[in-house]
Amino acid sequence: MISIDRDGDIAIVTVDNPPVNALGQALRQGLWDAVGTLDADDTIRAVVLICAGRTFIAGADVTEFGKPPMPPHLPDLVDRLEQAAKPWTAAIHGSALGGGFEVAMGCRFRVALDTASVGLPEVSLGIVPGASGTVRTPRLAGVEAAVDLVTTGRPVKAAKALSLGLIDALVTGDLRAEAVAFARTVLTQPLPQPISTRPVTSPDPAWWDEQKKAITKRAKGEIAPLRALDCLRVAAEKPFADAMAHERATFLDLRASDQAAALRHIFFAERAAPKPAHLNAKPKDIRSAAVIGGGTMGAGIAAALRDAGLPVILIERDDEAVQRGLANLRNIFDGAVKRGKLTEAQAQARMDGVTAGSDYALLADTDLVIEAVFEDLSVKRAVFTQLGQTCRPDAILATNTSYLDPRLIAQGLPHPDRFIGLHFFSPANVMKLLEIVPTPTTSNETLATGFALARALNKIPVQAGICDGFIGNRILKRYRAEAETLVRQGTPIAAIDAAMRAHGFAMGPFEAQDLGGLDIAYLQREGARAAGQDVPETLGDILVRAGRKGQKTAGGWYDYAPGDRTPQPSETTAALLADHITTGPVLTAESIAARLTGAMAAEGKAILAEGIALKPSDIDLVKVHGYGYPRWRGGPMFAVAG
Ligand code: T1G
Repeated sequence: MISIDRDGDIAIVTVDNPPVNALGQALRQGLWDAVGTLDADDTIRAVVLICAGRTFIAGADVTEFGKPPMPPHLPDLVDRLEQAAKPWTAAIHGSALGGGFEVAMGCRFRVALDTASVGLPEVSLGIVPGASGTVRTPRLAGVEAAVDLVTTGRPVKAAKALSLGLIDALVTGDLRAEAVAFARTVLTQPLPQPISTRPVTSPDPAWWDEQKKAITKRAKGEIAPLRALDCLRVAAEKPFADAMAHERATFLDLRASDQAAALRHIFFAERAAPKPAHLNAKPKDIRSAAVIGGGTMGAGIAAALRDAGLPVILIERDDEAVQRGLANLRNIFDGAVKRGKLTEAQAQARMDGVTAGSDYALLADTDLVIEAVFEDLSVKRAVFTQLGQTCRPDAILATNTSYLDPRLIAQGLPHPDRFIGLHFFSPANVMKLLEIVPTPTTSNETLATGFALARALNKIPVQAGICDGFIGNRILKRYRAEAETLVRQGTPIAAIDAAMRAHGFAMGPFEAQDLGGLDIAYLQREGARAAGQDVPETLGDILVRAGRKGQKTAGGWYDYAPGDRTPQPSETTAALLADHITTGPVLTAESIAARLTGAMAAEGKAILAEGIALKPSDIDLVKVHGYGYPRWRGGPMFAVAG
């Protein structure tokens, strides 16, 4: 786990603790001992700390969090590094995160590969840095940089880290050799003060109040970012030792919190999702892709494929539709340029990798085709008839359907083993969730390819069985029905939305429907009724039939003033629904949220019982990554598991 070799009078301590050199107890002990060994070695004048494998130390070992902390404790190890008789230089590649960056701050110097990044992501795990991250960072890089790094948890790339003073030098060649050379060079100059002894200037109270307001707004109920700000203020205004004690107490308090448990649950669920135990086939190599349909979904999927570097063929009905599809795609990339996510050149390169047309013969040699046309069975089946005739027999053919039965879509398709459902969420180039829906004839190789595609697109894959709405939309339907039941029982629409926003959702169920349009679900219900299913009338039906489809018709559950998207309680809606509403008990916001998230969990339990979802954490990932369920509550199944 730790090896020490020497380059003249420079010792090189190499950490090798796969997969990410996490700072488990054994590694902490190894580093603790290495300081003693090298302090006692008179032939050594300086030390380089470097890591094997994919990254520098990526933090404390999150798997230890549920257990009592074992010595040597990380803050003590960081102090020991700082007090070492010989100056240590951290040589960073990959990501020096959390405890990894705190160890690097215990070193007298930090050098990093230009491709590396450093960060303190602890708040994304519901905690604060627990080994001086909130106390040394302000002393190293100033309070403003520290507040941004610690309260957002966002890592910074090496070049930015250099400009902030978080690292001392950028390395572009051989990290080990250049770090040794750096360690030797700095011996010729006076050493910088250890970080813990450096002064720090605290901004005025008004600045801290501004930060608190901004973080409160952004955190929407998440507690760690605010506690991190509190630690940073103490670090800026109190002596080092007092600030360390405050940070440690805060860290231990949050580590035991419900929010930290929930965020760890999601952390591990996200890492388990791409590797389900039953996946036992080698995925096919996907080198080219096509999308049928250039509407909102098709263009979004094409953009996601281009973002992953795949050449894309975009197929539409005719030339006019092709041009519209290309314009939709260009708009997505132009938006990314406006937001600074892409340069003009990158956006142009994205477009250059797209071939568009209406002739299916273009698909003769494509590895993967994703259909994203209108949500109508006959339209989809016509597309797959053409695909079956023009694509290679081994080309993977996927449907993006969100409500139709993939078995019906693929009926009659030659080589049905290569067919699968890939349900993207809009906007498809942004939302990380991908529901993977195999049919009974989908081969394991095709299923494995679906999961590999998700990884290539940097998405979270969740396998779903076939039912109405798969996992996410089925739970959404139950959530909306339960919300309507509350309305029928006299709970005001606005109170329900406010309760769900207070619970951490970006918006409540009714304002969300007004935004997306009530007619989408209405058409699904009408389609099911036309197909002979017994679908009871909903309150939403009444509104759509009265022409109230949401913001697009200036009224749905709420009214909207022209040019204003702020929902206003509607007298018209109240009148339309009056006959369906009785006066029931007044519910608190907490009880509304408990009722609605309880309904989600109840539907989740049924979904598990039917084998539609493989494990509860998959359902939590669907809700967090597809439907805005607050990540720091862990998802509906985690919330009821207690
Ligand atoms: N502890 C334990 N295991 C970890 C881990 C960690 N910190 N980070 C990753 N793993 C496992 C992960 O579960 C997976 O395991 C494998 O490594 C590859 O991960 C005191 C208290 C480093 C950017 O939050 O952001 O330090 O599934 O698929 O895509 O102040 O992992 O293969 O068995 O994500 O290359 C702060 C979390 C901890 C960093 C690499 N550190 N990790 O991404 O690989 S709190 C973090 C990441 C802390 C101190 C506090 C990423 C990565 P398996 P992966 P990747």
